[in-house]
Amino acid sequence: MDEPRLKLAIQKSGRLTDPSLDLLTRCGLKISRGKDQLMAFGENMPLDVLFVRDDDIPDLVQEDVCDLGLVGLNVLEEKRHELAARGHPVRFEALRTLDFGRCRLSLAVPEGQPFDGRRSLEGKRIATTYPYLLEHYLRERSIAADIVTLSGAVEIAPRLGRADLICDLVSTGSTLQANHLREVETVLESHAVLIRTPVTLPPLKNEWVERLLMRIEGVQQVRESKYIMLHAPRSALEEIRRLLPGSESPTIIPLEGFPDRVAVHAVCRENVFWETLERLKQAGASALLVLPVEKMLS
Ligand code: PRT
Ligand code: ZN
Repeated sequence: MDEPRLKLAIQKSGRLTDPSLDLLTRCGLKISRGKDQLMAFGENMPLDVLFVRDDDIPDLVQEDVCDLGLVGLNVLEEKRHELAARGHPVRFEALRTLDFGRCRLSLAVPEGQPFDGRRSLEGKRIATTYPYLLEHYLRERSIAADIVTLSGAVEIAPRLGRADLICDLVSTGSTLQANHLREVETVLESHAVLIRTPVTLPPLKNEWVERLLMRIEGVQQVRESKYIMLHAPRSALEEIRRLLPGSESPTIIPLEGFPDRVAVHAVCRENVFWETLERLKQAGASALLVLPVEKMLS
């Protein structure tokens, strides 16, 4: 019998496409993908990738057309609140926070317009493409405002007189700036997430979900991690340990012919900056070497 294959939905073409494919490649997946193809076959894992619009991903997973999906928390939460508002059950499950697709859903007012929290929202028209998330946010704070639902170009709504303020995604803030808008409050901090179907999977498929999760964890840890090697006088060991960023138990190795000096090897789970190296040197370290980490499994 053929091995059952997992189906994973990712964005076909957009901001999440490249980082999603990059994550899957780092997890060891090799896929063949023809241009404009809807589905790619995993050559070395029982996992196929479906390319769709990001807005369709929660539904595909919820309805068990796909087992897994990579999608922005903003899209996921909008769907969650929409389902709740319609009285439908929410059946997808968020498995992991991913380290890409970072942005925030924020309220922004025209430049020069004062903002005083809820008082400045009461009775106002707010343009957004996230009506359910915004509705939930306003309801939680008992604010009565009009939600103007748009399908795009939210940032020009105030200038066109269609709204008093907006609620939209922001990453660098340059779109807001170009449209003379000022970010005043965050509604949701967002990033990509891995979601799964609520349906119980056959053991073989489940095993691959677990393996994928473990590899994702490894990939994310490695992105920040560095391997650091240095020589140090034994007397400075305590201070050097303190200076090594995010490392638990460094390996201490004696140096042949130098009874007072040792080599220290450590995995640092944070980036190692020049300032740290300078401080280590001041503490007595020499022969400092920082290497990228390729794979990690703990
Ligand atoms: O066609 P499809 O429906 O699949 O794509 P889409 O157009 O809906 O989505 P896309 O590709 O624009 O974004 C996909 C996901 O990326 C979003 O759902 C977010 O989770 C995430 N993301 C991260 C962003 C941004 N950063 C972002 N800056 N999505 C959109 N933006 C837009 C924002 O709407 C605004 O217009 O970029 C502009 C603001 O950017 P700054 O840098 O000027 O602040
Ligand atoms: Zn979309």
